[in-house]
Amino acid sequence: MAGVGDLARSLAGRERVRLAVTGLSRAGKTVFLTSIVANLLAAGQGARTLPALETAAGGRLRSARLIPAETQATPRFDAPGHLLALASEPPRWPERTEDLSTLEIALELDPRSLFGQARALFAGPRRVTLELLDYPGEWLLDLPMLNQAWPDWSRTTLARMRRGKRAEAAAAFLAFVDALPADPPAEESLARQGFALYRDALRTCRDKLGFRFLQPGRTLNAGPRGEAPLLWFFPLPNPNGVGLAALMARRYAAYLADQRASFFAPFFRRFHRQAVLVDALGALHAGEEAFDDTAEALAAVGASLRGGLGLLDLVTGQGVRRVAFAATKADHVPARARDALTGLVADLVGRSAGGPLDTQTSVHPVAAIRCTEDDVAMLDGRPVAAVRGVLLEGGRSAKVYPGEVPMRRPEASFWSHAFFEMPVFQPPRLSGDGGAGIPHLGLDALLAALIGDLL
Ligand SMILES: Nc1nc2c(ncn2[C@@H]2O[C@H](COP(=O)(O)OP(=O)(O)OP(=O)(O)O)[C@@H](O)[C@H]2O)c(=O)[nH]1
Ligand SMILES: [Mg+2]
Repeated sequence: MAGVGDLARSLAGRERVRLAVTGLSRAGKTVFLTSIVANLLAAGQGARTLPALETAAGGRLRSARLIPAETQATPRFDAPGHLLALASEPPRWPERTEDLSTLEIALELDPRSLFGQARALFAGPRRVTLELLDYPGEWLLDLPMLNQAWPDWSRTTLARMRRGKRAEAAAAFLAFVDALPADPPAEESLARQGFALYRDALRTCRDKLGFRFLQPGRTLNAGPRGEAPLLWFFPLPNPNGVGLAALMARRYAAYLADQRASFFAPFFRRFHRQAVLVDALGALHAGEEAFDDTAEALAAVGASLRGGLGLLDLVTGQGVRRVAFAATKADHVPARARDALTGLVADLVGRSAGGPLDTQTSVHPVAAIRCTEDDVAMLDGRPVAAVRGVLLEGGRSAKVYPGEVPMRRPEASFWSHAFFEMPVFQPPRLSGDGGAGIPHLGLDALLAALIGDLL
């Protein structure tokens, strides 16, 4: 029925487009959304901030404005607040996202057909409402859990924890669960102790090792309701016991029911277009294990989005019509490395079983906020392509040769010899607090591919 509603709205010149921005934690979602908002609003004022989108829209964009808040129960995406932080002295990046939030932008367009012109005479210009959603990236990893029963999740998660660097980060937790009796009692203190150790292990994996396949999402990022008891579970070697294991199984089920009802069902369904943000450079910088872990996390999320066990209906509803992958933070590498970056992201997401969603897909190198200019550095007496930007730490301008970007998952020799530099750059000074748009790289091409046909 949603499709019929969409068609009716479209005929009336009142389309509603739900744009999902998907990305693991730190992929760049909040910055991306802030830049979309600022640049669309500026374009609506006539600034040439998104030339490729304007071309795709055939110059029909008349205005863009934020739809004022009404009676929504969901927090509002704080674009003005993020812009203020970016424009402060010294500029600040947004904090980690702790809750979901939404925002709507109304785009007014000149009609594109004779029918549209006739309709505009009595109904006014065409209006496309763009719905945006921001959320903590950690929560995305709950999506594959919705398909998984507790014993299976417990076993696979524990097996993953015992691998490579994770095992070191989780040493205290692993020692704790391995010392438990075969069927430990459902004691509160035991559950709390195990949960605290498990949470510490996940935090170290995320913050020190750059890993992303970390579940459940709210153990890392509890959200506004804090650490409620349904969160106090962790994987057990014997998940089928009747004591502690049975309590964990109940909490697991309650947690997933809660995430489904409060996050996935109301917000993650019925979107029409999807931008998938991938920080391939960050994964490269974090090293071999973190890189493969990111690939696995993307594959697991991608498989859920494609729809095991009826999830397709829950998550994509009437079907995502277009998907655009963004290789984010592309301003960390010079122009000539960005083709390789596109290839690397295509390789990363293409490794998920079945390939990308069965819709029109494209991959774009994107810097939602461009912090660097291309430059040339000397390496062993030879000129190499580099970037120049202001480092967040210390605030001084620096020339950075990031290293080579491989076109696909690198060979073993890459990890042992080469390097990939990825300092945090300071955001650029925004003129007019972002009201005149934000410097970016490739955001317009991505938007043109994603929503250009709607304008
Ligand atoms: N140079 C550069 N850095 C960026 C860009 N976008 C994001 N970053 C960096 O990446 C960090 C994370 O970006 P966010 O947008 O907060 O990431 P997120 O996906 O919202 O992260 P969570 O809220 O934790 O899920 C920022 O603090 C910046 O340091 C960009 O376009 N250029
Ligand atoms: Mg965020």
